[in-house]
Amino acid sequence: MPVRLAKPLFGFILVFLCGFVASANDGYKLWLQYARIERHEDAHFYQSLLSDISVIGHSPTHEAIRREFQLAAEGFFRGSVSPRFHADASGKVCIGKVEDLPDSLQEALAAQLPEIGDQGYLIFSKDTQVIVTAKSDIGLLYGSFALLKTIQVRERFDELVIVENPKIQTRMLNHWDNLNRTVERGYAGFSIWNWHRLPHHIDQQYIDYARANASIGINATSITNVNANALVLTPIYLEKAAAIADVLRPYGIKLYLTARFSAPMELDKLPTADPLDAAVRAWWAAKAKEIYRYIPDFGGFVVKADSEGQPGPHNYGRTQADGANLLAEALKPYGGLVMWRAFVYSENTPTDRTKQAYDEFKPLDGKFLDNVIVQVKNGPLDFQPREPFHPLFGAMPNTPLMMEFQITKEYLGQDTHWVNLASLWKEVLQADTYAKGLGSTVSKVLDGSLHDYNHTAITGVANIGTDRNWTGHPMAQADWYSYGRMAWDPTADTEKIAEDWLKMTFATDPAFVSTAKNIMLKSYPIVVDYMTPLGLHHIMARSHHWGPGPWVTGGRRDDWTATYYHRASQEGIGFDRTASGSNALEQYFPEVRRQWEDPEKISLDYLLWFHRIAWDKKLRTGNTLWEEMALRYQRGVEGARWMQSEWSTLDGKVDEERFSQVASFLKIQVSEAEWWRDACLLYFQQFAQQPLPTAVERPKEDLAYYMGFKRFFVPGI
Ligand code: BDP
Repeated sequence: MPVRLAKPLFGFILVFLCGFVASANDGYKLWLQYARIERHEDAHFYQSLLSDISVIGHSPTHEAIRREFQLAAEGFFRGSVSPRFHADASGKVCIGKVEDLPDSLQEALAAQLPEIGDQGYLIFSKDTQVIVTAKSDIGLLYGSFALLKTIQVRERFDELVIVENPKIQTRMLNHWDNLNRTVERGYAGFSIWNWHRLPHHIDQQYIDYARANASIGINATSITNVNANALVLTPIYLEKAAAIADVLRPYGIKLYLTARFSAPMELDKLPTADPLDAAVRAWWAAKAKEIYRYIPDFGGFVVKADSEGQPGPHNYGRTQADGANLLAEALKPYGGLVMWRAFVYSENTPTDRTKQAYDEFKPLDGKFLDNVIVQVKNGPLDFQPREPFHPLFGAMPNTPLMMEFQITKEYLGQDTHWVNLASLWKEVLQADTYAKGLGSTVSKVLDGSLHDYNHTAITGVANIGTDRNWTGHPMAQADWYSYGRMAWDPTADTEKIAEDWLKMTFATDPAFVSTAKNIMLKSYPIVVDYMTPLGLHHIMARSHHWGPGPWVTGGRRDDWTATYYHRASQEGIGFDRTASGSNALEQYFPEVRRQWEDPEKISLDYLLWFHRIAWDKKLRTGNTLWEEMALRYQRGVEGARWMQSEWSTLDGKVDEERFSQVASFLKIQVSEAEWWRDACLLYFQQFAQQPLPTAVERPKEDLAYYMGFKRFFVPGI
């Protein structure tokens, strides 16, 4: 007999302040704060619910579910409630796979059960019981986290019927972590993978990492840098990687490693790494067999080849498909995947860098084995503050493509600027490729529905490190969280995501949530304005990419300079990518081309990405190009100041520790926004040869100062 709850307890909208406002909070618990529920009659409802839980079945995942509810109850009620777990279906919360539910419940849920997919779940409140069910253990864990989220954000509990299935099968993180624990483009300390202490010491952080990821549906992780070290494929490291895989397994997360293409030569002195060489193929086959002995459910390889000095099939005159298929063939017997990156470009190729990936991969469509997914960055260049979507999306109907986003903010102020990346990702995911006419959005390419892909996947370059709060900036936790939510459902509402995250991470107080959410949602265009307005790109400082560097020129590679991209002269500024220039535009479908080829019609957000424009050209805003650029830089600075003043109104509404960290980072953000504006405008003014509009503040220093400004030991390289 299920224990009955008093009916009226269902159905409240619960809004109240949590008790942790004043206490210190270092942010370690991320969005799984399970903050105290108090001073409200509905606390009784939650108490009674969480004191009586059925978890039916036994597996490491079921154990993880029990532990999570235990933790949640401890947080919500500070020890006053300790859940009683049952093995039968009698608990007020009843968690069990469909096959483990009693017949009566299966019958009651008959209408919903067919909707549950392999990784999905159903949450259903029936009479006084809340049922979480799924077809798989992992679906059960996802459903459990979803139920806990419902409590954390105080959503309604009456007539709860939630059926959720992920739209993308593999939802992944890519760590750019080196074996020596430095993190390429990492700004939150060192790598969390402590190779030296592995395999024997399992840090609590690994478990909390798995919990956090599972709570947002991430089910894959590649733990080593794409600029790969072959050593990770040797037994010493495989044993360590296996220990990490063991921690992640109950949370449904598969482990991947990066494969260095020249590994057969580096590790076993083969004379070549040619993908068509029989000995090389045998080497990879044996290596795959060895890896699966350590990690029976190994996910597969992520590969960066023929790019930025990494070895690859080009070294042997072979194609990217030859390279990818070599590894795919080795992994195939075990069900492993190859995520082969399309970030392939060379300083020796004379064409516009943004065209090279398409030129290389498009002709290979359909030539990859069926366990290869081609991993494409969101834009054709490199994680710039704003880029048009990558032209490969929509262009490879016969090869599954996956998205690579960057969660770490290499080009977006690194760890001290507050930029809500969900806004950037939303723009890309909603972009229409027109591959099959109107509505052929990038998200439909990724979820496989446009081209009927056999695999679907998405990845994000992690922003996680050993900093106590994991991500450096407390607000950068939101990017990790949002990424997971958008990987699960690329059409998810970013405003709702922001709201959920704020409530789970900070406080449910509506005044706090609405102000903080407003800052989050406005932050992205503000940062674009003070860094790279009007489609400018790659004008950051050399190498570490922190701060402005529009003057960066010369050196080893032209395609790593700023002048290659902005081409400023007295005649104008911008990269002509129309038919009169590099014609990168030809890589897009005609409808997209039409939107962008006419400088009078193109969104001003992409103007200088595709067009070269004279300084005194009048834009549709009524300003000349020069005025518009200057005003946008100014607007960005004002936006950053606005973020700062809005945040200051929240003093006392969240814990002091995180409040002051955000406030002090906002000071950095405002001063760096001014730096960006002043440095870029002084530099471009040399070519524009016009005064600053009156609304734009005078620069604090002269151009020589900014150009001579050096910082040492910028993190992340
Ligand atoms: C660039 C980074 C570099 C990465 C490269 C990549 O500057 O550190 O190795 O992308 O994605 O953004 O391979």
